[in-house]
Amino acid sequence: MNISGVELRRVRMPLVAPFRTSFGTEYERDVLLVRVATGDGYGWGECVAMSEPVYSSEYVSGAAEVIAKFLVPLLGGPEPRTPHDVEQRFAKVKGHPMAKAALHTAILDAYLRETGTPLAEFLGGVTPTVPTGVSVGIQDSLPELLSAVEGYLAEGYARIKLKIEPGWDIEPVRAVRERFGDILLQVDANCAYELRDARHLAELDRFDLLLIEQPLAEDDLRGHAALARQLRTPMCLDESIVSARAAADAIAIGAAAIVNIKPGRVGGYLEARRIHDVCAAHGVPVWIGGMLETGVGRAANLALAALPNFTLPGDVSASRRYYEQDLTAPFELVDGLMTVPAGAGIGVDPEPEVLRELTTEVTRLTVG
Ligand code: OSB
Ligand code: MG
Repeated sequence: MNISGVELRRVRMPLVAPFRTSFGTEYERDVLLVRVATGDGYGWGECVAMSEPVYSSEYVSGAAEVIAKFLVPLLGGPEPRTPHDVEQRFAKVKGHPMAKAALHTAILDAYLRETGTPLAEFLGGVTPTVPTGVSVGIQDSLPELLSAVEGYLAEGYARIKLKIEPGWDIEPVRAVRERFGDILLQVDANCAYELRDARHLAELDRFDLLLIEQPLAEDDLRGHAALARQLRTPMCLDESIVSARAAADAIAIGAAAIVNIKPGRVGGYLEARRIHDVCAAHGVPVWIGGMLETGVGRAANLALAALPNFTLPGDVSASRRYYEQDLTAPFELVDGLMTVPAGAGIGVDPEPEVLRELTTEVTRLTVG
């Protein structure tokens, strides 16, 4: 692959509504887009790092620095021949999966566009559409929560995920279950609890949730296994699953009955697919997570979600759930499903006028 240049672009994306989780409130995303130029082609990737290191240790300015200072220089010398070659070169740099995933996805996109291959086909996708859920942030009151959930159900979302934290857990779940009956419902704590909260969390068992996502710390696999033994609600991990090896470990010790896969969290789509495969081999269902991506990142996530073991609805919602103006043609929900892009590579392009309007900074790097 003749990678000639890399452009890092920062784009300011205001959210349609603040998104509150146990680690804080987001009002807008400072998106880092990566565009690689090849001989006569190009590819795009989106970095999912947040402005501050509150979901994981990465943050957007740090990721931009890692890409510019350590990853792009690894592309020099003999040309990498495949996306796998690129992944192996990146392995020299420890950590920084979100930075790696952003650049790797842009290279993978360029590689696939060259041969007209859709990302879903390359990864082994088998379905043209994927079931879609929505992640509902912590609200100021139960009436506001109920009206948010009512709106999303009216739009056709196939599943509701409630963000929880100590002080906003049992009551919101009870209220949503009582009001909306037999919907697919799950919760996400983003590491906000301790193992000593087990008896409190067991109160969730009566609400027939699909799963509880990441109640304990990222590095606490043993704690999750212990907690799982005290709950009927299936244990799902997000932050803890940093690699296929971590997934295998979590499954082996009983810390994960279900896995949330986010390519950005694990260094890209190749490792994400390995996690899919490890989970499939153990009969552990997976679903596609989200990081409030723009259409650029969401398109690629939809491609991954077309793989056969993605049997639960994912966090890949419609454009309007996140942004008034998405970077790509808007993604829409049809009967609770989203369509996997069929074009070459990630199958979408950011719209030039929108990019121009929302870009705050561009850095151009040369390779070789
Ligand atoms: O834990 O799944 C999470 C957003 C930012 C950071 C972490 C998470 C989330 C979400 C949003 O839940 C999912 C989406 O993109 O719709
Ligand atoms: Mg999560």
